[in-house]
Amino acid sequence: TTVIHTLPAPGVALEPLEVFYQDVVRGLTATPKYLDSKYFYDAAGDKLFQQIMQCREYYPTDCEMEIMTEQAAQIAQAIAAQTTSFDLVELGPGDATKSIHLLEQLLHTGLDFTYYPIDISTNVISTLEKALPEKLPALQMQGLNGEYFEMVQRVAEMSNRPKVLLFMGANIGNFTPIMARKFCRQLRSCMQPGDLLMVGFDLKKHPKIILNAYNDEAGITSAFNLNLLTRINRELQADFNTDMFEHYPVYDPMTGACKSYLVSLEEQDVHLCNDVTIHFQQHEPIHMEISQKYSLEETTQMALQTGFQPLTCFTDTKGWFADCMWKV
Ligand code: AVJ
Repeated sequence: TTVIHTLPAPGVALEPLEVFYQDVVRGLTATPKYLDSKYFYDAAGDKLFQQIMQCREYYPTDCEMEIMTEQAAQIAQAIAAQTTSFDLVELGPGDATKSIHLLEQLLHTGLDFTYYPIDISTNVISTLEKALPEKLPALQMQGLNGEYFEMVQRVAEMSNRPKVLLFMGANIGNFTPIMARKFCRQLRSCMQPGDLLMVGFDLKKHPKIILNAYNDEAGITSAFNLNLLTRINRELQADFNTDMFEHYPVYDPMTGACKSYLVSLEEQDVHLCNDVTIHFQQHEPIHMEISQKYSLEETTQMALQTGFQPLTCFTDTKGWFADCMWKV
């Protein structure tokens, strides 16, 4: 594989590998160093994230699962109160084990909808397109592989039905609050009056519970972070030694920011594509991921600040997680 190092003329589309290369070089030559957590999810990363969701310490999946299994009827009612014929667009569906309960309930309620799962991972979409029709034969679905906004626009071009957008799993936590607001405004700009958005937020809670969720004893979250270095080695011909980096998560209860770093254990050089050298000081961190936590009040503020009308939040019995329904 050859990688283009110079920027192409404006308007010329970049290959995904070129974009990956440029993002990695930008992040690793910045001060402080960072990598974009959206790149965690290659085939190995998808598997590791599945394992994280099985970890005893990782509570968000169970909390949101409880909301989906126990309150699917109420969620379906909240949607039906707005529209009975719509496009259901899910951003980052994962294996859809949570949303399948809502899909089932929506079918059961007799609503007329097509399900459009959107994911950047071809893996995720092809797996869903095989698995979902077997589980829900009555489901009309069309998987879309690509960037969220491009694909949301694509759905808007394909049909003029009202849209119900799902952005669950606390994926919004991977943005800083400022970027999250920007993201919501951008989503809002793709939506029409009456359209709905349901967003999953991991809520503020005891700091130890949060930190442990990103510091599991089995070391899966550590492997998940280190896997991005392995991916960079493979796809961008780099020479990271993953033994020379250590996973270090922190949670700040003041800001609600849970951040993961990989700390360089020694002073070292890492090479990319044989032409870029990245120097690490001993104990220098790479910022890998933010998982922002919110209070319920902050989710309401977020809706109001980004052009939405907050309707209801569905929370689990522990009050640890919220799926919030907003209307344009
Ligand atoms: C998929 C963004 C919800 O931040 O909790 C889990 C990803 N990272 N453990 C999260 C993740 C480390 C996860 N989200």
